[in-house]
Amino acid sequence: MKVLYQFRISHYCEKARWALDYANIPYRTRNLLVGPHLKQIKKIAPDSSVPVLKIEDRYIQGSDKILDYVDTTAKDAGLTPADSSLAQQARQWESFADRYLGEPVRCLLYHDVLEKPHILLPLWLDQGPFYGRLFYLLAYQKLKAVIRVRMHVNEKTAALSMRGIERGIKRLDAALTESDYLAGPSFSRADLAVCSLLAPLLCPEQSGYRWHDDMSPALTEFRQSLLTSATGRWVLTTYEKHRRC
Ligand SMILES: N[C@@H](CCC(=O)N[C@@H](CS)C(=O)NCC(=O)O)C(=O)O
Repeated sequence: MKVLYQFRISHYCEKARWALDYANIPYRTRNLLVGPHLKQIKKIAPDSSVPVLKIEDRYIQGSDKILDYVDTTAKDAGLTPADSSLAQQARQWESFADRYLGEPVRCLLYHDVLEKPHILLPLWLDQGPFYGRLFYLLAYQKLKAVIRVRMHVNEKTAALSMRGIERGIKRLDAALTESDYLAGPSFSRADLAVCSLLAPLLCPEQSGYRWHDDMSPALTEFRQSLLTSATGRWVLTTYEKHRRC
């Protein structure tokens, strides 16, 4: 059985889960703790990030590579359009989402939620190893400081992230006036990437993200403005139509 090494909370992992579920590829998940994952992942892959998919004795690291694997294994799923120029367009949207949506969304939410361990810890601990609670009791304060430095999470980067996401949404709003899909006439990895990487902010029901009641007032207001945009509404509809469990 394939194994997806992941953080349940990670939107890059949600992107990989969605692709595997969409293509009906069976897998089980191995939920890691943020912090101790460093050693575990470095043993099996070049970088420390998740998602990593284990297939027999090989490991694929990175949501984009996992989508490539899904493509080769389940061609019928059609995650990458068959037409080469549409395929290129889909990959361009995916790279855009990975970089210009995924990273700022994470920065913005971490900036808020790192100061709210009563919200963050249950999410980090959900279905993880038994020693997680004790680990965070001892290590949370230090880990929080490390995350802020390593991932450049601070007041200034959070504000920049908000502006970056707004720019991304404007670009998407314009693209979505012509079609319900970003690359050609049907659902593709472009739509999957954009929707999953925006999911922690917009919290579509099928994504499992549900912390909007506890967001700061500024973030709640930002979320509301995104939800009323064409892209915000499209993310919710696309999740409803295409997120198979
Ligand atoms: N480009 C990567 C990004 C993955 C990523 O940034 N994962 C984060 C979780 S959201 C992570 O594992 N961070 C911990 C680390 O890098 O050690 C992908 O698409 O998989």
